[in-house]
Amino acid sequence: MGSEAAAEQQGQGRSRRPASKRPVRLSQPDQAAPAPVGPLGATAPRGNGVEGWRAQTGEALTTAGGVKLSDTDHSLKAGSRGPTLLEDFHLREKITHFDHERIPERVVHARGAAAHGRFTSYGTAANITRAGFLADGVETPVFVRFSTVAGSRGSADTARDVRGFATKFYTAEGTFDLVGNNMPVFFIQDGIKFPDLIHAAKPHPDREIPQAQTAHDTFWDFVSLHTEAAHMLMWVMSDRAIPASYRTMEGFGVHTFRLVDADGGTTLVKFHWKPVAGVHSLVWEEAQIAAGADPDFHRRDLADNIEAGNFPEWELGIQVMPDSEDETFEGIDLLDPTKLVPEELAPVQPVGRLTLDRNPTNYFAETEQVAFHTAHLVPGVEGTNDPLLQARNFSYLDTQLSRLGGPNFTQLPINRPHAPVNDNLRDGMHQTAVPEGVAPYLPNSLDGVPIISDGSRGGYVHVAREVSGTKVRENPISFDDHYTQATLFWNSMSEVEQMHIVEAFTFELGKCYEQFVRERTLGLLANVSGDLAAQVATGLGLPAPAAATSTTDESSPALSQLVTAPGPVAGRVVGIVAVDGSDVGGVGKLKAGLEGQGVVVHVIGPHGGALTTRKATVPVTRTLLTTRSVEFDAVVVAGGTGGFRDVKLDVLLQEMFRHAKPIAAWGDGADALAAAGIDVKAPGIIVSSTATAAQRKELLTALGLHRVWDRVPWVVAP
Ligand code: HDE
Repeated sequence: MGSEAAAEQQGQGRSRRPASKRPVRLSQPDQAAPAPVGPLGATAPRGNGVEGWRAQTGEALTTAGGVKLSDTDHSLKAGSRGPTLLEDFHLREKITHFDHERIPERVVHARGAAAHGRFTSYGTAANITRAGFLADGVETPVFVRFSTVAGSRGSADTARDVRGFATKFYTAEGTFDLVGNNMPVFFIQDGIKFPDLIHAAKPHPDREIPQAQTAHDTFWDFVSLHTEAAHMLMWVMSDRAIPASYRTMEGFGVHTFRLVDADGGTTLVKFHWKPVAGVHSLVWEEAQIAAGADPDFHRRDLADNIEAGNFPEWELGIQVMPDSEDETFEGIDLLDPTKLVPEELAPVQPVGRLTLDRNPTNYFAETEQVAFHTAHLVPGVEGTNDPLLQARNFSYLDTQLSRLGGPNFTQLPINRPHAPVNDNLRDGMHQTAVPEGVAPYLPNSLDGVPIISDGSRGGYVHVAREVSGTKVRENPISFDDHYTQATLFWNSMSEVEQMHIVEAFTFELGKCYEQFVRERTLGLLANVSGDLAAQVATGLGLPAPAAATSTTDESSPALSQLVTAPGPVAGRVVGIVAVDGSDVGGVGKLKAGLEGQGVVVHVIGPHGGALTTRKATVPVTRTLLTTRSVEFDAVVVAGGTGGFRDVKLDVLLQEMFRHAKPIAAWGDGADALAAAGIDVKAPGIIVSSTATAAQRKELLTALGLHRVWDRVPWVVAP
């Protein structure tokens, strides 16, 4: 008997649903779904094109059931001095809800900041992938969350750490999550080591110290024993681990992915995000100062720039490698996530542009509740057998079950796909959908036209690949090379970047208590570079380990962040120091000129309010009490400020000088520099007699170059 006939037979005698009448309506006349109200009840239409249905409505304070309340300041008691009554439903509801206001924070990447935006495809990848969102001109809404890895949710933004760069593409073919980092490699080759790595990196389990950083014994104990981390350690001890902002940070998919074209042809690719504003980092002292002066340093920068209309942008690029039998390119094993492919060997080809243009409305609902998953893939994009990625494909789904309290987290507003969903997944905690019909199973013949699952009609098909092998717990032999690319990275750094790496290792190991941990790490460094190991050993006051022969003298210039030509200045921040009696007209002119180039300008005064002369007035947006040097990419001291003395101004200028940032002054403003002990003839000090257009131009060029590294001998500790 055919399944249709069988179904008809089963349906006999059930007058309410004649099987012969097709298509069957999903909801029957006797059935009704809940009224279409939002999660917070009946809605009033809202202006600005903003959907009002999910926000709170009504003017009165109510219970969660919508009952208006008369008093939320006093609990219901048996007399004003009597015990509180159990029947106070408002008190109990208010306190119960409060008790459960937090969800468990992410076990890693707990601290994050996010934004909405759009991704516009150039169509340049359309020949190698059938993914609709990479077709020419397609615009896809996105939500991007940046994060640190080790710190808890309240930790400081500027801790030395890897940054997460997770992008949710709400494509018309379903959600695609690219859950990457700001470094192209990782500490481990196999996901089974992740709990070990994170247990070592998190604060010590007894005292829970230190917060958000790797400068402690357990981390260095682990990584010095686990030499496959050598390459990633070079990245984490480099300036990449202290980005200047999220806007100026690269992103990487890390793993190799497989793109599939319309005919089933495949290509191996690595994803890159290239910031339009250039790649810039902090210097270590800035990162430390910012952690105290403004722990929200990166979060604030992201939100402020979006609010100001200076939308952060990145180009998505791919490195394209042939899908060969051995999944190796130029001798580099593409399944090994501790290896990168130098851009000189496989150039990054731009495939689209990401623009972040809206801040979240509610941190918790969006940034906290967003749930990424490496296995959220769309047709045309596949993962590979990279054993790190394979473990992630299990972890990300699993972690949401406890973090977001059940299997229905994709129904949270921020996680909802923008493609139609017909999933036959039912029930479970926090079910907010109200599915219709009686047959959430396949095959069925009861719910009308059956839902299809068919590769020829847009369904996701895993490209057929032969899999065979002996069941083993082991790595490919090619994974055994732990040092060549660590050395490649070191070789590719400029002098100043190498100096920062030496200082970072020396700082972190200097914070360890166990001598043998330091010594063992020096042994690891000697395998990367004898020079590096010797310099760190000197800083630690330990003998340099026996020089190992370095494995390569190759370099990849693309790995250096050193800026050699002026880049964009939009979004850069300049402070102009002025006091009562300064050349306020000159301040106004400079401010307008810089703002015309998209630069953010703050006038730093001795007090709030405004600075006024007979002819001009400028508002003061920072005082020496409310700001610190880390906020600025350059500082200018206005003419007429020379006689002003305040130790906070000296500190501001000295920090700007030490951090190799441009400083300018006109007129007697230069006296303030001299008073702070600054050599006005040093590189990057732009002094003129009046506020001129030429000086402004010079300042803009210096801003575009990001730092005045020529001043560096000054920065280096002797
Ligand atoms: Fe993650 N990672 N990870 N990770 N990861 C999480 O997922 C995990 C790895 C990355 O903004 C968790 O939802 C394992 C590499 C980012 O919400 C968790 C392994 C890379 C984010 C998890 C890795 C990442 C996470 C915690 C080894 C760079 C933040 C909460 C196999 C390519 C996403 C959550 C956000 C978050 C597990 C390795 C990036 C527990 C088991 C490699 C950007 O599922």
